[in-house]
Amino acid sequence: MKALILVDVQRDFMPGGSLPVENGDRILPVINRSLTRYPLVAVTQDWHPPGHLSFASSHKGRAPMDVIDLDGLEQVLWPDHCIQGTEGAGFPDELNLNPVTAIFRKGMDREVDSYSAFFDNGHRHKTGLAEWLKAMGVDTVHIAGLAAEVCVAYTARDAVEAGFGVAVVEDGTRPLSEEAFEKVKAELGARGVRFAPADELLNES
Ligand code: VGL
Ligand code: ZN
Repeated sequence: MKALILVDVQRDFMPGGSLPVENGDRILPVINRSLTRYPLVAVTQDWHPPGHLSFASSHKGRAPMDVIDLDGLEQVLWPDHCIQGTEGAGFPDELNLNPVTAIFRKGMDREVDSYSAFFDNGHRHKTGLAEWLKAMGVDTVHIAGLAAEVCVAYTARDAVEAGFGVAVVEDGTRPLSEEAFEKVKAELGARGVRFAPADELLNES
């Protein structure tokens, strides 16, 4: 069985949000069109406590996009985003949440960032998504959401590792950086991740 995983489709990643992805809102009609066609839809929500250590504001003298070592892991410092309970952490009004089966929140541990829908960046704690998908009989996942080369890419990588067939919905995602995304695409392709537009994926049984 197939499942659709929507990664971090949240206001802060939309144009006008605190960590905006260019044209991030263009994925919404594609996603709304796709949602009802999957027997199972899992959604992730980046859900940081205030003062999360991935925020530049949590480190004296640091600015967004600086890269630091955080507990042995390379960490890009971001603007404050997706703070628990804020408007920005919520879903855009246009997103049809009715067909969504389950919401998995991530990034709640102040000390470690969590890009993937499956693990924190240190691969120390699971979200439970892989186990849940397997319990539901899922063998193939299609992934859409934001940002393409960050949370979507980390999710795709871990999904392959967990043994799922993996496709990224090309028109259902947008990157923060096109250049970075091109590199990530090549790497994921080599790992067996497929990239295809929503219509192609929907036209397969
Ligand atoms: C994301 C940066 C920080 C994402 C989340 O959803 O791609 N990017 N937190
Ligand atoms: Zn985040």
